[in-house]
Formats: sequence, C-alpha cells, structure tokens
Amino acid sequence: MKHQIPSSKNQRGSRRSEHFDAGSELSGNARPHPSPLPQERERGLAASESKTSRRVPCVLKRGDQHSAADGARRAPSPGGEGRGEGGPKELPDAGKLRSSTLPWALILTFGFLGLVIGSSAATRPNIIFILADDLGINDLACYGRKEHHTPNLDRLAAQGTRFTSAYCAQPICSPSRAAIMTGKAPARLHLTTYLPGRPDCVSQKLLHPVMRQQLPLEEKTVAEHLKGAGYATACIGKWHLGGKEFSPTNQGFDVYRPGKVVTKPSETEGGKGEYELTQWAEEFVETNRARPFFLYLAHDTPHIPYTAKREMAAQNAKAFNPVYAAVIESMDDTVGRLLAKIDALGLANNTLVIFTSDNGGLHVPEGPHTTITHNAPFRAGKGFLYEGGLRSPLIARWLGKIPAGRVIDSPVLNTDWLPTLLDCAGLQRAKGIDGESFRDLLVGKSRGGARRLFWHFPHYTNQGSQPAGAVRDGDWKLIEHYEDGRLELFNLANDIGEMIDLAAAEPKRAARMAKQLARWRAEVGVQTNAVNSNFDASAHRALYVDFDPSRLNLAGTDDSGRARAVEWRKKMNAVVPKAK
Ligand SMILES: [Ca+2]
Repeated sequence: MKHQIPSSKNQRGSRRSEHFDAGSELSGNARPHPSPLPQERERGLAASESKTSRRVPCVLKRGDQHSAADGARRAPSPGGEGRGEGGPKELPDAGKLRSSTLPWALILTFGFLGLVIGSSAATRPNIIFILADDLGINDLACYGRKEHHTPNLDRLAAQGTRFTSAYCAQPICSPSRAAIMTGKAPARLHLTTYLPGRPDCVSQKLLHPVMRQQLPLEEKTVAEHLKGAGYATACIGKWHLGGKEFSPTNQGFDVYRPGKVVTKPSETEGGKGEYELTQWAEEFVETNRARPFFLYLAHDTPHIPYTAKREMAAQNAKAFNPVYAAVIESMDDTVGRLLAKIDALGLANNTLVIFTSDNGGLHVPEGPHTTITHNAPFRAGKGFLYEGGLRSPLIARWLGKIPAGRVIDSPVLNTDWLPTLLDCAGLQRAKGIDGESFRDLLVGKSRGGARRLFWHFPHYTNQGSQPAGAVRDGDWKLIEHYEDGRLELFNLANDIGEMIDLAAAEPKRAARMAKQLARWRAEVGVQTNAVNSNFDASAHRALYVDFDPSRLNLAGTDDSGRARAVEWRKKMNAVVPKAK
C-alpha cells in the first residue's frame, strides 16, 4: 500500500513527498533528497577539499594554521614530546627572503608545518563509527543469536569491549541520531520522533507535538568538533536529520555520500547498498590515512524493506527470519572488509572502531514483512520505551587502549558519544550537553557510576507504541504513560522482560521516580501532547487494548498469534490518513 505524506493541519514545516508504506518510517529511511549524481558528489568533495586541503595533510591554508597547531598543543602527548609547540609563529618571513632562497624557504616552511600537523595526527585516534539501523540487542551471534552468522563483529567484540546495557536516547531513527550527533537529549532538541513524523490519527487520545523538521544548524555536531581539531570527516550512508541546507556537509562533514537504501542483491552488492557504502568508506579512509579521520558509516541495514542474496538466505534457513539473517550477515561481511582495510593501511592500533545501532529491533510486522526480528527476553522493540526498543548492541575496539574480551553491563546512553569521542581525541569538553563521557569506562579505568537515565517520547509510532516517558535508576525502571498517567515500575535485576509491574506494590518508589522524571522534563523544556478532539475510542481499543503490541513476541507465538499480528498491522495501516 503506497501513499504520500498527508499535508495535515498539524503541519510541521515542509513535508517531503516521497512515497512510503502506510504511516511507515520508510519515508524517513528514504533519503530526503535523491543521491547526488556522481559528478555532483565529486563537486561536493572538491568544494570541501578546497576548504581544508583534505588530500594533502602537510599543506594548510593560513587560516587553518592556528587552530590546528593550537589543537596540537592542547592534545595530550602520550610520549610527552609536545611536538605541537611553536609552529606558525616561528616561521621565517618569506617576503624578506631573496628570490633564490624562496623555494627552499617554502619547502622548509611547509615541511615544518607538516611535522606540526603530523604530530597532531599522531596524538589523535582515528574514529570509525559504524551505525546499523534497527539492529536489535540480540541480533548478533556475540549477543546470543547463535543462528545469525556475524564472525567479523564477533571478532571485533573479542578484540574489544561489548556493552549489554547500551541505550539509545530515543527508540527510533532521527532523534537517536540527533543524540549521537549533538550529545543532547532529543526532548531538549524538540526532535522526538522520526522525520517527518507520523500523521495524527483518530486512534490517538493525544496529538503529537509540532516538532522540528531537522537538526538545527546552530547545534554543534560531533563532526564539527572533530573537524575543528583537524579531523577529516565523512558521513557515508543514512543521515535522516534534514535535507538540503541541513545536510551533513552543513553539519561538519567534509564528505557526504548517502548511497542507496535498497539495492538488488548481486555478486557485488547486498540488499541494502552496504557494499557500495563500504567501498566509499574504504576510499575515504585510504585518502585520509595520514591524518586523523572521523568516519560515520551509517548503514541502512537491517531496516525494512530488506532483501538479501538468495544463497546467503538459504544458508540462514534455520534463522527466525532467513532473509533478515542474511542481511545482517552481509553487513557483517562489509565490516570485515573495512577492518581488513584498516589493517592493510597499518591504522588498526590508532583507530577507535565503534559498532552500534540507532534503536532496538523491529518486533512487529511492518512494511512487506510479517516477521522481522524478536528481542526476547526483552520486551517489545523499536518505537517502545521497554528494553527491547531502547537497548542496542555496542562494540568498541581500540587496540591497546580498550581491554579485549570485556563485557560491560553498566548503562550508557548514545547522547554520551559526543563527549566520549571528544574525550578519546583529547579535546576539550563540550558545554551545554546532556551526555557524559564514558571514556574511563571504555578504557577500563572505571566500572561506571550510578546514573539516572531519562526518556521522553510524546509520540504514537507505527510499531504501536503510545506517548510515554521513562526513567532508569539503578535496577529500577519507571514508565509513565501520557494518555492516562498510568505508571509501570519494573525491577530489571529480577525481571529483564518487564512483565511484573510493581507500581502498586511499591507506590512510594513509583511516585518518587515519577517526580524525578517530571523534574527532568521541566529542566529540559520538553514538548507535551494536546488532547485529540477527533478521538475515536473504538479505533484506540482495537489497536492498543484488544491487542497489546508491546507484549508481542513472534518467536514464541504460533500461527494464529502471527495471523493476529498481521491483522493488527492492517488495522494500524488503515487508520493512518491517506494522502489527498
Ligand atoms: Ca532506526
């Protein structure tokens, strides 16, 4: 079923008009703008190169000298060499030199600058941040899904550290990515669901708040921070934080190559464009091998709709969903390729490699698929504030720095990435953000501290979730449902599946945590929901009461249960207003 985004009264800036499945986030996964033609891509590259001299690390424009050398001075030098000192200020005045000595003076000048910048590069790690899309907490073999084949990611985990309580700041694409980019809570950014957002439906008791339609340019992204410190920066793959003037090249990335969302599997490509993205990533890494680089490689895998190589799906015949398993195996293969490239270039020791996902796995039927994945024993999946929606795989490798083979259960949030990456690069702390650096936890200097995590998700989603907020405090987790103020309280240490609601048994604790959540909302300045005057109670009952999608576990369901889930999906799709 295809239709276009309706232009609702609740207009949120400029609506895009790509086709997408009913109420589906597919629209968001489709690029806001078509991939630039090859020549346009080249122009973009050339334009950014002209600003930063990307291909020639030794040569800097005058305006760049101070910041780079300054960055070198600030950077901690493990060897205590302090090679960043001096630099441009001590250069001879070339204008006073005789013409015969000028070429030599220039060579010496730029050679010396090269040493300065070279030393800067030596003190900063390269950063490769690989982001999967909708990959669930249990979707990798090293996270327990033994029927999935992910040897490269398993090896990465063995060589580095694996987190079991890595949370996304919002269990859906755009806000989760905004959190990674800015270190800020999506609720603070007023960017709280996928772009452009789901149209309001009669089944909603509450209306969605009118939220931003892009990551504002005033927000300083992690790429802008790193670029300012001399990093070459690339966003390869999915952005989903605004189009045109809000694209990655306006947010600190020298290079942006979006690639294709869906491809026809072939000898050279999988079903989600993952090989082309990886080839570009390899080219970027090779081009910038002599200077620090930040590669943000955001795969479209395994987001729906997906397809995979037929033979790979056949090899995964025993998996819960063989095609889904094959999509993940293809992505794993591309991760192996990129890591081999890093090895071949001799960069492995000075490259921090991160692999994670933007939100939990999709546990309900959606788009053309009747089964996608399951997150059992965790409850629900993408779109929900239950653990199946919030937890993602997270693997970090930095040879010689991050302990090998370690598994960490301390919670981290993906707003933490910006401060953590700046910390790893030896850069100054960013101000006015919500995230906290967990570099010490990463490198084994800390066990992680007690910390409250908060979520505010005032939206209905295609996956069947309703507006809610949540707080995790130690082992305790409270969810507040905004439709009626209902509280659910869980003890994650005893009940990881969030099946035993203790709100009635522990009213004081529930009230205290609800107060903490309310206080945080006030501090952050969140957007709230208005009442829907167009509410249809019977539609609400059919979608949220008669069938509770948060309790669906397709791995533990029989044929009739799966059929009920498919029927529910049809009703969910039918309630979304059609394009005019
Ligand atoms: Ca996603």
